[in-house]
Amino acid sequence: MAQVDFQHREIAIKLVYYGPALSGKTTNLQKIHERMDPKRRGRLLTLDTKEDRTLYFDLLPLAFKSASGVTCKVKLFTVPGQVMHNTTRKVVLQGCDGVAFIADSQIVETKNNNESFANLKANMKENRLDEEIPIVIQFNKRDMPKVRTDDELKRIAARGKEPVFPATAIEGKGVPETFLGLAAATWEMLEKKIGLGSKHGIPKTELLTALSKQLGVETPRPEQLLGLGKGG
Ligand SMILES: Nc1nc2c(ncn2[C@@H]2O[C@H](COP(=O)(O)OP(=O)(O)OP(=O)(O)O)[C@@H](O)[C@H]2O)c(=O)[nH]1
Ligand SMILES: [Mg+2]
Repeated sequence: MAQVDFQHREIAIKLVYYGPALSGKTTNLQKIHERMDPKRRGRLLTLDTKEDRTLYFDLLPLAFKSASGVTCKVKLFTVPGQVMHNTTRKVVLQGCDGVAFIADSQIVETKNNNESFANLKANMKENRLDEEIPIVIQFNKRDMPKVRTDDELKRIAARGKEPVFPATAIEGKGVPETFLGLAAATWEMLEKKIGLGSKHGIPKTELLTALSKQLGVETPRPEQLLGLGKGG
């Protein structure tokens, strides 16, 4: 659960991008980083192999100061999607407050998506993460041929409790929407659990406005934060 540092008036929220190998987790963080002001943004830390496969994780830190004087840090992590790196995935997941599950829209990847989602659930359980930690789902690679249809995604969105966002991360499409949807869902959970707004001075509108500004996008309307099929 979010780390609170009362002495320094700081709160840190950890968000993790999870999903099967090559689904576009690292690409999402790269596109968020690219959108940020080069003079003010933090470094995107990447630990990968020479084939650009994530070996440990990527980390992108964001931060802003709220009107109440509390500094809010938002740390974005990716996990390595390759099956063999499960121990690393479990470690990266520790202490997370919200998860963006990056699925690959290609029909041939359906099994890999499902296995990775089951792996996420198992690792959350093993890490004893709170069951109310929100998950949002991104269906990435909408530009590819032979992908699951828009109607299918809407059905998935209507069926499950997780918000669903379509994306073409390589073009930056759907990347801010997914991130802000995750931030909103995470705020709701943290308000309920620790009073992020009411006790710690980080109101939801301030969080979303600050993050939107850093990405250079307009603050989304409430229904846009819910993705497909839920009024969006
Ligand atoms: N066509 C297409 N390719 C994409 C898209 N997003 C990412 N890719 C490509 O997919 C490949 C894998 O992307 P990464 O972001 O490295 O995937 P990852 O999920 O971090 O992979 P691991 O670190 O191995 O788990 C790269 O070649 C990306 O350029 C997309 O929206 N469309
Ligand atoms: Mg990666």
